[in-house]
Amino acid sequence: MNATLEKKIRARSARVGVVGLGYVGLPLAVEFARAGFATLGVETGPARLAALRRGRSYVEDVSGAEVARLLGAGRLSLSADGRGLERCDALIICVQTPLRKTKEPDLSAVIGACGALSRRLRRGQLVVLESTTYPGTTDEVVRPALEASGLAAGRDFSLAFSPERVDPGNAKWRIPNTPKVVGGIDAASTRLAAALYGAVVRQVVPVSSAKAAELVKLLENSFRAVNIALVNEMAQVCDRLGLDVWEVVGAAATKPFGFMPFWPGPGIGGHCIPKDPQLLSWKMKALNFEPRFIQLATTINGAMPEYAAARIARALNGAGKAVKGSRVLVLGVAYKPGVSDARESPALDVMHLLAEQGARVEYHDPHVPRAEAGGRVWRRRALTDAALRGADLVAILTAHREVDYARVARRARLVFDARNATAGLAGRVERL
Ligand code: SAJ
Repeated sequence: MNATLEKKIRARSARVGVVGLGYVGLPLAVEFARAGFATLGVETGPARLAALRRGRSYVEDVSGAEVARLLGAGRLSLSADGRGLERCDALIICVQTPLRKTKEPDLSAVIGACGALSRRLRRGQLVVLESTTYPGTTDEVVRPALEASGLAAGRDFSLAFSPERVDPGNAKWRIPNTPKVVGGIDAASTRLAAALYGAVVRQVVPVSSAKAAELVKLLENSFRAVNIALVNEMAQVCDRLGLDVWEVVGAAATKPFGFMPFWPGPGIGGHCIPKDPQLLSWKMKALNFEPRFIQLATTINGAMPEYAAARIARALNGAGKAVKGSRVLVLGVAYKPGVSDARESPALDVMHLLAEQGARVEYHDPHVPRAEAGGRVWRRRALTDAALRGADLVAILTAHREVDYARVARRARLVFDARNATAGLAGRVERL
């Protein structure tokens, strides 16, 4: 059974099903289709399906033309309800795993996908979970959900975990050149998952179990969250010492070994770094262990929007202005440079905090036409000279390549720069 599947994978005659066509699943489905596999993409979101069918991509790293080409060539097909998964040899689950308000993982999308799969599961298939989740999910949640089909994992079908390593907006590190970790519930599943990803990724990194692979991902993102929290704390240390945190981190970054620079900011956003470490915290609490680094990082990073708003208030005060009634133009609301995604963006928290204090807040972001926070909706303001001059303070919260910060520093009466976008520029600028 496994030898047959492995042979089909090597011959690229295996059919691949990808469940969930978001910023992880869509690039992955396109990659398999491009590599010559007949690929079925399952997407329950009608707007997403309609866009793809019209050859439009809603994921920045995937071109609509490429989707149309693959659909036209019959390499890629789409389904709203999983019909056709029974004909697939390999099934990859790429659905979201958000946190509930109670900070508990919400696996409803994973369980829903497994339900759709188990109704169509057949002997000889390989199932891989890519959704970022707490260690143990593949064994304790996915496996039983799939075995509701009456088939047994390891005997009738193979099961593995492989963390996604998609960095939205990163032109350098794409699927083919980003090493892929895979871990199966048994050696045969690991081997099959390694063969599958080996067809589209140059380097596959097999590990001893699905649980190990789940933890690898959480370590990767906890590493980032903790180090970002460290420099965010350094920014507050430098503020009290009258030092420039950007100079201090920049100088430390010249150390050619044993150091990796991270940069402070008004907080952390996106779907990964704020959430993934908390998945591990939740799991470990149930095991009576508290990963304190993660908790501390979550607290420090989570308090940065308040700190940034307080620094803005201090800058306005220095100019004889109260926050209340001041016109603040926020520059950059996406969660990181170069992306149009403002979900979970700390900039929105800062805007909300300032508006709550009575500031008249507007924003500009070349990638984000509309923003929503705390029940308020903002439409992007054009970055005209009038907008810059008319603001009592311009707050740079995300630094996009397209913005001319020299012009901002020249025109604005006062700038609070939380991303060092105005480094070396003259003007009334206060920095984080
Ligand atoms: N951030 C800082 N300072 C830093 C780095 C990031 O404040 O030094 C902030 C960003 O502004 C953003 C948040 O943290 O608000 C997250 O930034 P990120 O660069 O980690 O961006 P993500 O969330 O797109 O992270 C992705 C992750 N990929 C996935 O798991 C989906 C992560 O694994 C990658 O390591 C990361 O890209 C990357 O390397 O850029």
